[in-house]
Amino acid sequence: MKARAILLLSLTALCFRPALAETLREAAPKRLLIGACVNTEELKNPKLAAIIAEQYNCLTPEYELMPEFMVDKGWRFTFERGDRVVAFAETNKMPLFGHMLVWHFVTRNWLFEDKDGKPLPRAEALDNLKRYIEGVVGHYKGRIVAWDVVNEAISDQANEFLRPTPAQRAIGDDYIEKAFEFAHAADTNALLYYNDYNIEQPGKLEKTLKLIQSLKAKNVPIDAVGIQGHYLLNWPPTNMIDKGIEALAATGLKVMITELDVDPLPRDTSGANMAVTEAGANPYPDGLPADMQEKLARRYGEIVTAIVRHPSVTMLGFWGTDDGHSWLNDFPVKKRTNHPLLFDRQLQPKPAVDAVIRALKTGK
Ligand code: 9MR
Repeated sequence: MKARAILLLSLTALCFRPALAETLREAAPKRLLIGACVNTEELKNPKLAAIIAEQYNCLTPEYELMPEFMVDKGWRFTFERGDRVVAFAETNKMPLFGHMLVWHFVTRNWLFEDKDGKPLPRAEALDNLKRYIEGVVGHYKGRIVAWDVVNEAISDQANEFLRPTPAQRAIGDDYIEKAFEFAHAADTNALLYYNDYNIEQPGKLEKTLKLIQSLKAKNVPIDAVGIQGHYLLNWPPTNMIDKGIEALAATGLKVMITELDVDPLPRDTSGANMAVTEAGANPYPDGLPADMQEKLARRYGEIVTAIVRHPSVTMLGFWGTDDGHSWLNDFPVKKRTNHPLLFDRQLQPKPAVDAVIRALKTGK
């Protein structure tokens, strides 16, 4: 039944073709996959599903594959939601990027902590990590082409290398390499990547380079690094993004921009530290004015121009398709109307779409 529903949805999708002369994926160089995060709620909207099927040639489930949604306390794996996204991607012949296997934020702490929140013994935590990764990667073997194995392990604190997470506290710093080894053993054909925010910026860039060098020195099976790309209108500077990509590409790994969005609203911090909350103005509740649309378009054009210059960048993913579904409507300021993506709440392309298409086609 579900497969027929997905097929019907995809076929219906073809009826709603956006009025764009060229799509994002058509404009991109062949070496660069163009994607977005997608969730099962969005796929219930045939017009949005149409745009997704038309504009991109790869996808990332926004949260359906996160540990919190994948397994319950009795080790019952719950694949139904993830399977719906996988079915849509397969129907539309779009490679899928699994997001993610290990994260400190939306996770199952019992994998690494006892009922009092204390770290489990290392051996038990390692067994749980292995069992979890085998269960998820094994289920999707051959159907998910890449895995965000460890997400946001680098600390935001200047004097701290790795973030103290439940996995890190129970297993130690080598939880990262173990996770990559378990993922590779579960699907030797999957591309494995480390994913994080603000790693194009001084501080986290150096720490990420240190992590990558350490993993490569131990022959850990890591293929790529994901720069999330949660940017502001004026931060980080485009040349910093450019230099960050260059430095990460120099490690020999593929580079991917995994979660690009540009926040046009006033806020203090870039990135995605979910521990941050800010009070802030909600200046555009009824839509982004024309001058702000132009600023957003220009910024997207500059960022994508910097990205497309680097042949080592193999995937550019947007963190959503339309403004109404962006996580930035609630971060870092709760409940405000944001406009960070390429399509508006009416699913119409914004000026930023043309700027991105031009940057993808011409590199300027
Ligand atoms: O966009 C995601 C939002 O819907 C979720 O509620 C949130 C927590 O699960 O995660 C958001 O996406 C994050 C991604 O998984 C990892 N990088 C940072 C993203 C924004 O927090």
